Amino acid sequence: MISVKTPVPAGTDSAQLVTELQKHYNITLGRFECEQIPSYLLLALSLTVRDRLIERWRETRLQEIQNNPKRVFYLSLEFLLGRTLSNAVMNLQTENEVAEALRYYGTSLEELRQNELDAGLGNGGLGRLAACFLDSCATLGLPVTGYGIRYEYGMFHQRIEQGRQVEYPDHWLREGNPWELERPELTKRVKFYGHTEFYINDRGRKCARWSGTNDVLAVPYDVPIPGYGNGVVNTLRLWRAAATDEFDLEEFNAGDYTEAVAAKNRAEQITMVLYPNDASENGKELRLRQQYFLASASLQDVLADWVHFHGENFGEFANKHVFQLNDTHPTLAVAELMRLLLDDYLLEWDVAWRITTSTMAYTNHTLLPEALEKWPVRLMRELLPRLLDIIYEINARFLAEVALRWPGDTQRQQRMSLIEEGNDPHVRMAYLGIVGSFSVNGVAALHSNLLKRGLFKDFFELWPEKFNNKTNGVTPRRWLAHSNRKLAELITEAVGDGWQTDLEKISHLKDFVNDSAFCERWFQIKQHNKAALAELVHRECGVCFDTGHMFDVQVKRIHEYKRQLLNVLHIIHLYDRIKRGDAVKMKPRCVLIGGKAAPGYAMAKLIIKLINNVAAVINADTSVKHLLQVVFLPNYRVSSMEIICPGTDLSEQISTAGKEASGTGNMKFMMNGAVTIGTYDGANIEILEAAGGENFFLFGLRVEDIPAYRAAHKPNQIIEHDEDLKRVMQLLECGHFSLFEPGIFDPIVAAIRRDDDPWMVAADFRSYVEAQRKAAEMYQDRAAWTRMSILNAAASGRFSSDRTIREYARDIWQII
Ligand code: 26W
Repeated sequence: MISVKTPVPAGTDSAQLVTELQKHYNITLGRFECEQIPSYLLLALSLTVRDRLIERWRETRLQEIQNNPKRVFYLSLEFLLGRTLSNAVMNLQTENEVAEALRYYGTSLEELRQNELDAGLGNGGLGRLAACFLDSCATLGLPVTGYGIRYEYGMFHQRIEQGRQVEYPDHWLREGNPWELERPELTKRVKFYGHTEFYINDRGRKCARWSGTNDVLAVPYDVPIPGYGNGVVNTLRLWRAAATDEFDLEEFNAGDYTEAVAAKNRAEQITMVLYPNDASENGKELRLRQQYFLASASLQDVLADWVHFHGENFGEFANKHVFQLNDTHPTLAVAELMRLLLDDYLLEWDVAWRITTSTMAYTNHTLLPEALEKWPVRLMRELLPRLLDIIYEINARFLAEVALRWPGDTQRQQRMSLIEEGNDPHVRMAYLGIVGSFSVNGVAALHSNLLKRGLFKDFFELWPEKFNNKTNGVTPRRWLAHSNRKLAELITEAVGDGWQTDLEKISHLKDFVNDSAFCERWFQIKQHNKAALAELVHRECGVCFDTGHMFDVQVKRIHEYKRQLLNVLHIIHLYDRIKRGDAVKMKPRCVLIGGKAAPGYAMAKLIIKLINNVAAVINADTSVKHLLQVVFLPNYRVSSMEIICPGTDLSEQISTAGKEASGTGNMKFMMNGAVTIGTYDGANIEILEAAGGENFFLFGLRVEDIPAYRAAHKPNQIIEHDEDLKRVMQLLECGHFSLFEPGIFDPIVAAIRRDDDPWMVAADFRSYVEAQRKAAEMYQDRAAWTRMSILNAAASGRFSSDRTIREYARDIWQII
């Protein structure tokens, strides 16, 4: 409970806010003021802020109806929004009034917001990118609507028990969600199962219909997406699955009450939980249902809106719509749009196909083969029979085109087919995305080039004009203006206002690198942010980080390709040096690692256990503490990154070259003045180019080196010839970090020693250690480090998602 302090008289605007707050607290929520329960105060404030959004929201929608612009729909199975309240307050530019109004209640936004749960409707990079994009679209005033799923349970909560990850459900809607507006009047029906029927219509044409289906209702919930200071409020529409009434009735009439309830549960299961896999698809039927549910409900919604305003004339439809597909997850939209246009609106195949292929655009986010979605044909035949018909028809026509272009090249036809043949044939979702779209893009320059040269080579040869790059970005509002208030103020003082919506302006910071007073203030703010991060670490891990030491941070999903393991090997190496008495020249550091492992990914979970065991040994050793501290921060999520990135000195971006499509954490750190230690991979390459090689710690093999290296990769020889790595491996192998659990890390040791280690951990160890040594050395030179820090922030302009969205809007969507 918040203590009641002496009420402070409020100004006009804030006086009004107090009145509204009181109204919501006392009337809407029916609570008593004297109680002052923080969670209800938070809810009352959220409702107050929401009221202000809703006026602008309606206005934005009315404007859109009036102007009838070309509209974009961002289809994504994930939107990792994080917290909403303070972002909304910032974008409405009403922070001072809110602060003043809250003083009346003796509290602050900073204090209240701690009670807000993250909306964790995403796994990692792809989901957070979707959230940053929505922010940029609204800020740029673009008519873009997000479509996604309202998962009852978001990304699981991670706890660490005995050093291991344990998953707990994230029932984020438990206390109600003030940021959504249910729109039951716009409910859609989504079909499953059944079969295709053909019939001759009244014009004598052969038509198809999908009948005998088990339908599920899709109920939309709208979430407001405010632009920054421009009065625009766009919409994110999230669908919830609900059982149909007649479904219940049939069963009830048959007298089977329990079966009726079970059927209802089966329908509602579709939107129950977010799948927590971020890299390997698991082929679960429920996941396919989620994907179709999103695609169908969203397209029906867009078509219904079109028909409402324009009737069943689709002549102009393609000029007015673009659907951006966030990875392959929503690519069933290609077949579903065809189905709706053919079966419901009776268009000819060629007309429907022209509309589809001039409105769909597909973004690829990964080169990892295990992440490429393929659905068994037998599953689709059962669950989505009509869609499978259409996919086969698309494929037949497509392969005819391939045959025409490369006569007789049957191998190529097999390679390019939407169907992977074999005794259990599968539909290749990425290929459906490419064939059905007019644009295919990667998310960083290197990644887009690798798509053209590797994964999608055949398609690039056929349609070079479809392929393009859109390097990712992040919103500078949440990731700098909001999360790093003090630095934001200093930046404004230096470069003036306006950088929040035109991040290129931040480049003027470079004029200040020789201004020692400015540098000192920059340094002090970093120290202040490090103290806040240290406080979080202390609260969560019980370890006291020394803010005088370099803060070395790696936070992201746990995956072998991201090489948290390489980080651990380096930590063990430092520990070994200290214990050997070889620490005279060693510079102190605090290492923080955080991230969730997919629950079924045994190796990733074992890596978490290793990090925790190594941290336990190191932190318990008083002879080590002054040089090295290590923590694994549990439950890494959007709201923790808001504290982590402002307080980081060294940002770890150490994936095996060619594996990280882009990375976006790397950009958040850079904006906040962290220096990167990284491989030549994903957007690191562009970060390095922007910041300059002297402000970046580059190490490791490059993509072009890897094939030759891989062929001759002998980790055991590398280990044998590298005294440091040898000792690290010995510590791992003798059970130094697993005294009471002998042998538990054997799989890790074996993975590093394998000749065919796909992640090349041993190969990059030496150059990583060297780069780390340089970084630690450089950190001791406060002036030099601060200079690098400033120059990194100054070079981060390109990594605003506003730049990315402008490129999408200009090149793909053609709306500006
Ligand atoms: C089918 C299961 C599944 C689920 C999610 C497979 C793959 C994914 C995503 C592609 C994982 C992801 O988040 N990818 C990341 O996308 C970011 C935004 O473009 C990039 O910055 C990251 O490099 C990429 O790993």
